[in-house]
Amino acid sequence: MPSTPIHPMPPFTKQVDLASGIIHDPHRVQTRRLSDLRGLFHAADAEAALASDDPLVYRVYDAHDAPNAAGQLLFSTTVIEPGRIGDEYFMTKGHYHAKEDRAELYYGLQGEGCLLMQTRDGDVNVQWMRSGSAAYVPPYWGHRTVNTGTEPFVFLAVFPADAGYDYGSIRERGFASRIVAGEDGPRIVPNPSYRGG
Ligand code: PAN
Ligand code: ZN
Repeated sequence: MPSTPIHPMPPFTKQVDLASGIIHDPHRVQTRRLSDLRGLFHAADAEAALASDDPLVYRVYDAHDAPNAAGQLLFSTTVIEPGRIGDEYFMTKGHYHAKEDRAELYYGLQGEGCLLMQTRDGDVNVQWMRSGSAAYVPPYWGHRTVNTGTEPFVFLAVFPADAGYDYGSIRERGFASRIVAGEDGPRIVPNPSYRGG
């Protein structure tokens, strides 16, 4: 009989509320207000918004805490509020995985938005998402999500537990493209402050 060499984490089930994205009995809830996202949006617009209030931009519900081991999975929901800073829609910080060869699956639950991805070589890809969209983040692609709608944009993410987060690359260099509100809806435009790589 082969032994079962897995970490002692038993099978489990979590309830995910499809409308709100709330995971019941989560391991952790992370709240990102505008003041937590300094440098993400155009500075002058963000300062003006902060002067009036400090809006909630998004929350992440982490379902559980898996050992940081190859073979384990983590999953979470993200709820991005509708809103804009200047012409730029509310969005997540965005990251590469610290182990860059780790992929991820996003599944749209409510609202609409997009998954903005880029490689370090400068390729950009935008996947539009709504309820029922299963969008794939391949290994090596940095990723950020953007709420382009008028309701909360809610999605589930499933990813390897050892993927980790590299936020620094995005914080220092940004994304090559921005998703902004145009007259006929969202537009993908170059980011003039993108610093490459
Ligand atoms: C997602 C993201 C989540 C929040 O679970 O972590 O949507 O985005 P930021 O982490 O960029 O703030 C994921 O991609 N995990 O790997
Ligand atoms: Zn990720």
